Amino acid sequence: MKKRDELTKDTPEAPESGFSRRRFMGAAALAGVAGATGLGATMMTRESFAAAAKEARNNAHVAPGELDEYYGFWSGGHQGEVRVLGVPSMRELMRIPVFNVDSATGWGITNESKEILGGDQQYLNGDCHHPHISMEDGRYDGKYLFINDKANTRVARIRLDIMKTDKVTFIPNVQAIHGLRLQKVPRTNYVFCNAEFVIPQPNDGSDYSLENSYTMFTALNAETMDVAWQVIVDGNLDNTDADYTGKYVASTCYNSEKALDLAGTMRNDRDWVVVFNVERIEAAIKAGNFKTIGDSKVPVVDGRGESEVTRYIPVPKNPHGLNTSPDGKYFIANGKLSPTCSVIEIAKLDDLFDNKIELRDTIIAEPELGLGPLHTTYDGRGNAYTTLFIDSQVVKWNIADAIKHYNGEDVNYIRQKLDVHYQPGHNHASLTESRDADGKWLVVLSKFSKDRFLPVGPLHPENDQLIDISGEEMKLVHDGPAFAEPHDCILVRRDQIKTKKIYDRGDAFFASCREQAQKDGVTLEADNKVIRDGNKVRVYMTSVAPIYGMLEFKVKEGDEVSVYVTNLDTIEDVTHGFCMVNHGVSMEVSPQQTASVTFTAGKPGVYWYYCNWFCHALHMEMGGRMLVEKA
Ligand code: K7E
Ligand code: CUA
Ligand code: CA
Repeated sequence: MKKRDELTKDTPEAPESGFSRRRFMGAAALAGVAGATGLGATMMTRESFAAAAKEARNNAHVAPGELDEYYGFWSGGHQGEVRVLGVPSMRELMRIPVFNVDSATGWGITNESKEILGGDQQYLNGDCHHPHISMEDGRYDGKYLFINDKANTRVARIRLDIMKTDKVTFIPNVQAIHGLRLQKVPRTNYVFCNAEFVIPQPNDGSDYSLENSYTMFTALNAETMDVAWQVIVDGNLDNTDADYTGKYVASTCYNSEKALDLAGTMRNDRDWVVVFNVERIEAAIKAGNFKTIGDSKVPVVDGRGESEVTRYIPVPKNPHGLNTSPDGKYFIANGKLSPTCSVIEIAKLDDLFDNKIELRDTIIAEPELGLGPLHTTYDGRGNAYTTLFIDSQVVKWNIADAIKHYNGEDVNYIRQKLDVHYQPGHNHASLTESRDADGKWLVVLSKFSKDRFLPVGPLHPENDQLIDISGEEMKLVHDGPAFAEPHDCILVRRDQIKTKKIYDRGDAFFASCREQAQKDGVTLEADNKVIRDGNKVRVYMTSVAPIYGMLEFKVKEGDEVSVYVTNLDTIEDVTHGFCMVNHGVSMEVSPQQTASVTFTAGKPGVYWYYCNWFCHALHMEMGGRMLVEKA
């Protein structure tokens, strides 16, 4: 086993270690496991390997025309979008633009999307890590998916019936929302958000000192997407998860040192898991025990030090992932710089908050798993699967046996270590965040692909691997190259998501188009009209494959032109587009949708507009002209 100071040294060189790993696969890796745990880990005999191979397995092959069993929602990292995959085929089904600008759908270009992006639309980038689906009594309800934006301190909500972003909230008073999870029980009333970085309060340039710096834990109202409350914490906040009672949420902190440099963040042997008592926070606000910061009206509760609303449970060095087991019993914190995971028994938290037990009494196991544990997921059969970033492995371990081992029994809790390629971040088992965890598939999001695919220049894809976990032995079944940078994903049974095939004409997604049309006396579904309002021109047109209801309109140079297109087609899959040449304008108009875009008319002349979503044999012919006259 490596010493702690060697471990911390390993971190910066981690990408390289994958190369050497690859040369020592198979038996050598298993021998390494035995050495690393000192327990004589599972050494399978040739016979047991053969038996395992014969075991009935999930079928990863989804034939052409067949549908996948699961939806997977992947975060797009600093690419800013959410991707929808079918699992187990790993086929990409759709991309949902969120914090990025998307040329095809017009996200970040259309009026509707800019309105949703709100006052923050000046940001063209985002950095989304953690996609999570709303729940009813600990089960996915298929309504919404929420995702963080670390880059610009926002949280977005996606409507899963149309797979479009419908709300974006900028979180005040903090910087960089990283960890994000949802209340599971009784339902998702709150979205819990961790702001990672400590900042001065107020952050107005009057003070740069660390003494007045802190960060906060934020709860959003999931329905309105308004900020409900914030809690000041010691240290910083990394990842988070909620329990199955609705009462507790736990977050990891890797910077209890409040250090500004790398070495400083690794100074303490232990950082902590901070546990939030939601009931007590709500009670404190009711009792008026809160303050507000600057212009913000958000109630802020102080959860530092000996606060009644928080408890800080010491765990080894710079923990990262925080994952609740699907049986609701444990919060598991992943050690990152420590080769361990810390298992917190949720049933003990009432006593902890009532000061009947000590902080570390809540830890009921701390198994040694390997180097660089980042995230843990579960199969619903009592096993946990932890990614080992530095070892480039996933380790399957048994929670009950780890508890026995912690209590001094001589049991081996490691079930298997599987090489993955390479340096895994998150992993995620099917339905693992809900009571329905079914232990069928495990997705491992590997940060490096190195030599697994055809080379594509210095920038490499990542490698999302699919592992069959239905049997005793984990079995790698698929490599999936992924563009930067899915951090996390969530798998949902396909029957848990109900999507619309075409829009309802009354859909809130384009309610603002209808409001404007009503003001202009225009019927979106029938009229093709130009409304002039000073130098503002509103052009309303319909579309039916393969023609627009308006073949020509006139405006003046410099006019602010808004084009509203209503797609009257009612046939599934007949999406039109609207692209105005040389004006930076492009958008999607799906069946029964209205979409609108506003731009400034360019120099006098003729500008063609055309349909850029393939809709018909005569799709190329679907167009018209904007005639721009001298002002
Ligand atoms: Cu580990 Cu942002 Cu969830 Cu990346 S985080 S891996
Ligand atoms: Cu309409 Cu292509
Ligand atoms: Ca630390």
